[in-house]
Amino acid sequence: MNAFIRAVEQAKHIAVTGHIRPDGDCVGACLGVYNYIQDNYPDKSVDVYLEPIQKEFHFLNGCSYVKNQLEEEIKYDLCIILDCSEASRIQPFLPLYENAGETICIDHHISNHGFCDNDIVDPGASATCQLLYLLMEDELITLACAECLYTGIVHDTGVFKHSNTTKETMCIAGELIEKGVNTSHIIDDTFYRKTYAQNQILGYALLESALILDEKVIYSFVTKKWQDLYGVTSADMGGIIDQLRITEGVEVAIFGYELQPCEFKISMRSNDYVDVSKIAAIFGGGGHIKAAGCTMNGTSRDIINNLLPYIEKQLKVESDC
Ligand SMILES: [Mn+2]
Repeated sequence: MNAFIRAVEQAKHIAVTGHIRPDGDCVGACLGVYNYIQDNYPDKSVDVYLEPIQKEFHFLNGCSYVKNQLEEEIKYDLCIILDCSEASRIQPFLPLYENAGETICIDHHISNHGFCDNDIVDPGASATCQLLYLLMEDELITLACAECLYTGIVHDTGVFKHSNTTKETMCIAGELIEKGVNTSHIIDDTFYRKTYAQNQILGYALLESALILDEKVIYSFVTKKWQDLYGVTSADMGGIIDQLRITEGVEVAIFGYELQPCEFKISMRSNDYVDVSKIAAIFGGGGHIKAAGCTMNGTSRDIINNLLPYIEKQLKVESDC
């Protein structure tokens, strides 16, 4: 029996949470665990806590029961933390972790050095949902649970396209498809579909983008003013970094959006050899080798000036080889 199943079996009241601004893998993982426990352990109670979930994921079973805030100080026997590399990323649900009888983290971020009683971390897994599939009993995974796990894998692999997609990823996706998952619905409606406003802000970000360092680096920033003008929030800007990354000749893409005056959420992607997780870590962030992020202060110009020396160093090492 693995540590995840053992922890679930020993607990009565279980809380599930993930990282701030939950993405597809985080939402899929939390609701996957929710459905798994609901379907197989009717004598246990399970509550999911996440910041508001994007509309496209609302079809996932259990989504309407997700709590967006801590109502009171409830002490859970077990707190399961998913797709989250460090305790500070659980905010505003940190008290769940602090007050729980036992904590377990299941994650695939390379920057996760363990912060729970039990840490199941596999940076080789494409998605936390992929790791969860291996921890769950296949026969006990219902369609509702399978839809959640499949959604998570689709999102963290960019629809089976990123380099983290392995044979195992595809085999697991195949097992989930066998359970009846509607793949085209999930891929189109949760990944590719964009609202008019989302397309507009994508267009704006592309128009405003600039190439630097021999056109090896592309960057774009969206300030709060422009977010307000187009009526978008952080949740509407998910695909922008990927569009920047596939610009011909580019090795590193940087996208920033303003959270509050002179504070930007920065996403970085690389194509071949630059390790952007190292750069994000310097600025207090983290992530994966080819996809990482951090929060930085200053104007967009300050931020680029701060990031560039580190990117340039890695580009130079490669060109010297
Ligand atoms: Mn993930």
